[in-house]
Amino acid sequence: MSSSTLPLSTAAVLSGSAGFAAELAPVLNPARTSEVVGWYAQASVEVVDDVVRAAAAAAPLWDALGALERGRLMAAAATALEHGIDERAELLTREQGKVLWESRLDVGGAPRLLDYYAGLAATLDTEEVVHDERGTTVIRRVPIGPTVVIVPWNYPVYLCMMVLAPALAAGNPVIVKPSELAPLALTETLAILARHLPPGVVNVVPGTGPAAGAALVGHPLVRKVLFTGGTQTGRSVLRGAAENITSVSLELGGNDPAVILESAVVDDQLIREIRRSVYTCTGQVCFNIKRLYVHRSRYDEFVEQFKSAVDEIVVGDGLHPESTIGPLNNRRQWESVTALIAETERQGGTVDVLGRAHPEARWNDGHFMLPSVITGVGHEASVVGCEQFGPTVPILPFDDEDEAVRMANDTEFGLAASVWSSDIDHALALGRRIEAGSVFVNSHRVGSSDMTMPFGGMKRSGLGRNHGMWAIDECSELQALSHRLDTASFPGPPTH
Ligand code: TXE
Repeated sequence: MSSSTLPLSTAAVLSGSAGFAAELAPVLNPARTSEVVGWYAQASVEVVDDVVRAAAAAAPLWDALGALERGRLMAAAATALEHGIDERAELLTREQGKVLWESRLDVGGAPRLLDYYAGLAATLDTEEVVHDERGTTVIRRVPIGPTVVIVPWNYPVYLCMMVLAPALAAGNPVIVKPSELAPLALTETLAILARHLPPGVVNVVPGTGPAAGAALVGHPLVRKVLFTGGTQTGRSVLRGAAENITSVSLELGGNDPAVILESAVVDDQLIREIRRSVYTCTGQVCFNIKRLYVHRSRYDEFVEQFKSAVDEIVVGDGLHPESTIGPLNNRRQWESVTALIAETERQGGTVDVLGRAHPEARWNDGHFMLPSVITGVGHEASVVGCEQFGPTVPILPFDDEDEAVRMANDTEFGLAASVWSSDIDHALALGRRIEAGSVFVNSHRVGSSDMTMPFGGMKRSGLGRNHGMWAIDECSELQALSHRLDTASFPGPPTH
């Protein structure tokens, strides 16, 4: 199957329907926009209805298999997904733009996450049974029902699997709506997964957000929506789910602060770690560092070392092994970061444009942007207050830690944050004062959070928590099944 026909045919196959006619839209390579990498079908409301009904029909069987058997099937799919990672990673780089090692991390997350939740599934069949003098109560975890997964374009495979694998383990059929900006590698991944599970358990609905996405969210048979994307879209999803009282979990944007304390050792390791956290995926990760607060006593040395490390960055096609970062994913993102940088300059900030272009990068045919470092701005600057989602970062000095905590918390977001110091106890104590779902000490990268830690946002960064049993809870219902011999302890109306 060629990637150019995959989204259409996969949607038809996975939904169990005979196929459907739909308009095709191209997926363009962000490093050379004249190249069409593949096509995705724009599913209509009728197709959405067809697929949701197929998922709802599969729900009782998937539940009845039991968690142990579900885990066994998921583990087999994980083994199959170990093959072909390099090919799917290359496809992901061509549609998403990021460098190959990041695409491998993204695509390689699928088998790892499926395997992890397959293992966790083995523990899910047990029920809590309470016998006491009043009778018996069984507390059961039951699947919530057909679950829609709406996926963004930055880490499409990993972010989809992070919520899809626990939804499957908990006994729910899933319907995935990939991002129209990077649907291909994810759809290939889901096609392999679907082949290992009963028909109708894993479904794909390609299409745009306002059409296919909104129709899925508002469908009356959908019981859960797991959404990852922008805060504004998250609001639409909540509104769309309200009509049917559909449960929603949201992983939204972040404006993650990193606070570098006076006690931090500003060495090569710290500088490289922070550089990685800012510029990974060309700055387009929800929990990348988005603002840096550095104690005034360390400010000059930090800025100097950081700028010289950023100057080593090579921007090019993600397929070129020498590229450190790729282009931005899409034109709208490029325009929004470009406008933000221009506004920063108008507001009096200094923007140092660093790094260099890869000699083979087709600069005018891609969404390329050199990395930059911003100094000379106050806390009120636009670039400090928003999620820039691009290869630039403001660095601000602070004089005392209360001021740093106040600035770190002065945001509508609350996804992640980090504190950097050689005094770990002190950094941990300061971390307690930061309003974020995850606070890391001396690290802040993809991998700083793992399955043993809840992951999710406070404030407008999201609703609900991911990872481990927290993720299973997000897509399960609890039922109390009770037979009590004596309910008289709860007084009723007086009888005469
Ligand atoms: O995401 P959208 P966009 C942030 C980042 C970025 C901004 C916008 O700041 O600049 O969001 O990015 C689907 N009903 N993040 O516009 O629109 C859409 O098709 C249902 C943070 O690309 O939120 C896609 O599948 N679904 C983030 C998904 O929502 C709808 C990752 C995300 O798209 C819909 C990406 C609707 N009405 C961007 N409209 C993170 N948390 O990692 C769109 N969609």
